[in-house]
Order: sequence, then C-alpha cells, then structure tokens
Amino acid sequence: MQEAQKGHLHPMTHTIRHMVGIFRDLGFIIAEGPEIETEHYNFDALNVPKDHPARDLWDTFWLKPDASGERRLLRTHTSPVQIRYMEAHQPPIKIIAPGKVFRYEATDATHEVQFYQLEGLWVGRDVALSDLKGVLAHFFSKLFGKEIKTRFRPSYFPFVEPGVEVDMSCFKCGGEGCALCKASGWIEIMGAGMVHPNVLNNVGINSREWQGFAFGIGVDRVVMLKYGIEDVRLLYQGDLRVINQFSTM
Ligand code: 2U9
Repeated sequence: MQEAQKGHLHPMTHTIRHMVGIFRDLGFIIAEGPEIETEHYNFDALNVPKDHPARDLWDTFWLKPDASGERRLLRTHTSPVQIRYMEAHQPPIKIIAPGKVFRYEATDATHEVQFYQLEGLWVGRDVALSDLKGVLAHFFSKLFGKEIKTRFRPSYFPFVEPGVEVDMSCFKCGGEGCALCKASGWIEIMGAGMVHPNVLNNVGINSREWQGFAFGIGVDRVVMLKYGIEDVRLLYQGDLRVINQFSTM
C-alpha cells in the first residue's frame, strides 16, 4: 500500500516563522496591517516628500483613489504597519512587522512584483544604533545556526537618519572569502537606521524625549541565500519538484 504523503511548510513560511520566533524571544511584539494602503501611510508619514525623487526608490502599484479622493496603493514596504502602531500606542514600542509587499517592476532572477519583508522598530528613551548591532548579531547567529558578525555602511533612506546598510559575515566560509560572498567575506543583507525625528513627530511622539532604531530585511533574499536558490520566481510557482525538497520543514 502506498504511504500517505505528509504535508510540509513552504520554505518562505518556515523562514518567516523562524525569524518571527527569534524576535519574539527578544520581546518584540508582532504587528500587522493592510496590504492596500494610502499614500499617507506608505510615503508621507515616513518622511518621503511628495514629488520628490526619493519616491522613485519605490516602483509603486497605484490603485484608484478611495471615496474621499485619497490616493491608494499596494504597500511597497511594511513600514506603514509601524506608523499605524505608533499612532495607537505610546512608547516604549518594540515591534516587528512581517508581511507581503509589492513593487511595480519587471521580474528577473532577483526581483518579484510580490515578496516578503520583515521590519523591526524599537523606540525607547535611549535606544541606540549599538543596541541594533547587538540585536542583529543575535538574530543572524540564531538564523544561520553559527556565530555571525555584522558591519554597518552609511546609506540613505528618507525615514532614518543616520541610515545604514548592514552586511553579515559570510555564513558559508565564516568570512574567509568564497563564491557565495564573492571572495569578500561579507554579504549585503538589510537596511536600517535611527528613526528620523520627523517620522516620530508625525505620529505625535516627542523626538526630543524618544528615539529608536528600525530595520528592514527581504525574507526572499534570506531564503535564497540560505538554501542556494538562484531564482526568486521558483519560490512562487508552486512547482512541487522545488517545494518538496523542503519536506523536512
Ligand atoms: C518606520 C521607520 C523606519 C525600516 C527600514 C530599510 C532601512 C531597508 C529594505 C531591506 C530589503 C527593503 O526588502 S528590502 O528591499 N529595507 O533597507 N528599512 S530602514 O525603517 C523604518 C520603518 C518604519 C516607522
């Protein structure tokens, strides 16, 4: 008799749950919000000025305006979840926002119109970039099952100042240099920074009293790196020859 085949989690689901679990153990609360957003929550509240070239960083799926005439879109990041949460809660705030996001662009091996992000936000009286460094070293070490170092490089995102790009030491070679890290020993993995004072003030949090860090990571990129998947589109085609390679999850 043929044995019944057991089901299993999709590698994306498995990885989201793994990542969420690591942050939950550090005391982060999980926040969620709508995938259809307004221009206000996706851009304006995040210090991305109207008609400013910075807005072109995000290729946006625009929808028809709502009844009140407000422009709507498919969220390009999960940051509006954090704006909504800050409007509804007083600091200290320590949350993560995992979820689906959308970008209006041509697909290729490293770009999909729909993908998953996990963002984090910790607002307190004296939360600093050094705290982010500690949280991330712990997070990546748990995620990859070995000691991982991080380094920050200066970068720009309108909603943080300073903004950084985060590299992690290569989990394959340990920093020696290999094909995966292109002989550099480092892998670009996320963006982060200190929440811009305008973003805090916009939601009624006094930026002279409170400060915090925020970060964003692409879950698809993590799954591709961790499992050696070279085309992101393979994660969304439902091809069992791909998915069943993850049957132990
Ligand atoms: C609030 C304030 C600040 C979240 C941030 C990034 C930098 C970032 C990318 C990582 C890979 C998007 O999926 S990706 O392409 N994200 O580089 N995200 S800072 O900053 C926030 C979020 C919310 C209220």
